[in-house]
Amino acid sequence: MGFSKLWLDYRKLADSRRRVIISCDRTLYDSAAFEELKNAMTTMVPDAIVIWKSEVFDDDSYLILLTLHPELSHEEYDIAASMDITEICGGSETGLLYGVFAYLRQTALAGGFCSFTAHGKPSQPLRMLNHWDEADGDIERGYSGQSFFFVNGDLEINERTLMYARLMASIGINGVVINNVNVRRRAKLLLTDEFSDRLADLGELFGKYGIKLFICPDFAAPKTIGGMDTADPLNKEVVNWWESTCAHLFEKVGNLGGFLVKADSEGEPGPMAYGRTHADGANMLARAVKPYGGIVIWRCFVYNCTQDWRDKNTDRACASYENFIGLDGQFDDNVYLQAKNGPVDFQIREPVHPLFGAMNNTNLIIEFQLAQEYTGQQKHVCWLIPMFREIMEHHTRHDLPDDRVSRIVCGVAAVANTGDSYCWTGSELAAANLYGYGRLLFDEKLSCTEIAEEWAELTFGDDDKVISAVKEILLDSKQAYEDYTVPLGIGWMCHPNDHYGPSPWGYEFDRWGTYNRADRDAVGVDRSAKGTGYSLQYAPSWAEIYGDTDKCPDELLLFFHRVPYTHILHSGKTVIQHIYDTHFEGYAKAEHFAELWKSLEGRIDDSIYQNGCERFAEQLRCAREWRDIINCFFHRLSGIDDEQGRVIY
Ligand code: GCW
Repeated sequence: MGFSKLWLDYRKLADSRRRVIISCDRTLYDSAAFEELKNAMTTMVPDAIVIWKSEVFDDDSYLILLTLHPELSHEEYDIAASMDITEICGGSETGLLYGVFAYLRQTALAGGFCSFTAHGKPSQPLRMLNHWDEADGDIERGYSGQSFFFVNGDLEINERTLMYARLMASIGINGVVINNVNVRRRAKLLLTDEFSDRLADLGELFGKYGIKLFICPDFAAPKTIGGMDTADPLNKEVVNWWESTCAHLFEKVGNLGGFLVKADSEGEPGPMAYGRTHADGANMLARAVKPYGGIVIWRCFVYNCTQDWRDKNTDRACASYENFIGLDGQFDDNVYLQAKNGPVDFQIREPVHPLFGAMNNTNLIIEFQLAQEYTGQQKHVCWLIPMFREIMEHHTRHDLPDDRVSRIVCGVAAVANTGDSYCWTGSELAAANLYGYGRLLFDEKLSCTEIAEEWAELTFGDDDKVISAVKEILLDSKQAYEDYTVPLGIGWMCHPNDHYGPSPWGYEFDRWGTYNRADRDAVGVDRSAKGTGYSLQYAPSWAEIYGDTDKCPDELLLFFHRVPYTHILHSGKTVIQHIYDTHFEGYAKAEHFAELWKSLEGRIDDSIYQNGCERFAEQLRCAREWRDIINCFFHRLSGIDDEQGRVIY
């Protein structure tokens, strides 16, 4: 299948008759920065002669100088652009590449050469994408087709892989995990020579674009591929096995960054089977990769997934913190703990994970989910960047010089939303999540409006009507989704397993620790000190707020409390009336988005337009189901009518 160039589809500039000279040291001729600039200029200024390392320089020429500057850090750049001459400096080839992308973006947005200065340095040191691709080509929770990394059981490196590396570098991604955290079947062989040559080639390609390659190993590999009868991390032979496996792997795969590990979670093997701790497991692997500069990213998504719904004391939300807090300070310096943004599982609304700010002697990474598993599966438009930004800016209220999540973590990861579909993300609008994610991590000062505008213009061109419609859809979409789906932070009212569409009791009597406890009198889970005690995992002032029904923010009320339907929110509405109102409003917003999209017919590429129309039709069908089923569910349980007398089935 072919593929779109997304936001890197360079267009012709207004100023198109000049000679463009790119001047740089000969050693940079092979760099991605030089190649990108040269190719982009050839498209953007099609009638001009693009030459490099030329002695010729006349008044009509536009000169771009690429230089490395030792005073800039590795990923940093400086740009000084004028109408005749532009200088782009980077701290390394990667910094230079980021500078080139920034320059091209600015030039594309301006529609021509212009004068500006810019300085860039990433806000977050580790900016990662986690692909949940299987070696057989499927993608767990993938809504954009099959894997483009794994094709016919092998690692594929082709034009699409190159485009992928360019797209990722253009938004500043510097680490990519190519396989699923659940390590199944053939993926276990990623540690062996079955894949090492291809991994080496992929690593080399990524390296050129400033991206480290990561894989997810099977923690039980000493057994599953090593033929041993244990994977106990403290067993000497197991340690030796990992050491020699890593020595070989890192020697072959030059640009390997290390491992991402899901252990003792949802059936994945881990150290606990041997009575060892997460620190024992993570440190053992970390020591095996350390000689090669590798790191181990160890996930905190650990909970009891065989819970009994009758048991009201066990709380899945508590589990991650309980499993890890006692281990603070015990992890080696090349171990990074990766916790999801919330304590449970990528629901549309959760409080911020309580480990952030509480575990200050450990490297932490926050994990988001771009793949829209619980947020409409790329059929619904749900632009997540406002939510990510809010979480990154959240004050944990721990006693720290800067208590915001963004200053506590040393990296960010997101489950990727890509696949082999033409537009990479199934829906064109879902690509805005990928774009916005990278941009936000690189420059945390960017506002959501700026990011939405940039993406819309780079994707659709400079038609004001298109930009303003797309911007409006993106900016309001997350709130609309939250409104017509799951109220007040309760979560989990979706169909079991596939997680699409409403099913208010779909998870109520299951083993996953995902309950709403709704009955005729009340709804919600009591996670206050009187309940499961989850609220106490926060810094004291948040514990006080979350633990009190009168202080808890409305949007999280049912996450933290079980309250009667007549409970009055801060908004002045009762819980039940809030549920009805938001469900009607959310659906109305979805209808408005579909109308806005329809108004773009003829102004954007027809296949993108049609793809959007199909998806909006499905969003509306599904949003209507959400609205009517959730409203009906609570109406039947509570017996309380809508104050406005709207139809509740
Ligand atoms: O939300 C759950 C998903 C699983 C996933 C798991 C995880 C990769 O439903 O599909 O497994 O999270 O994050 O490990």
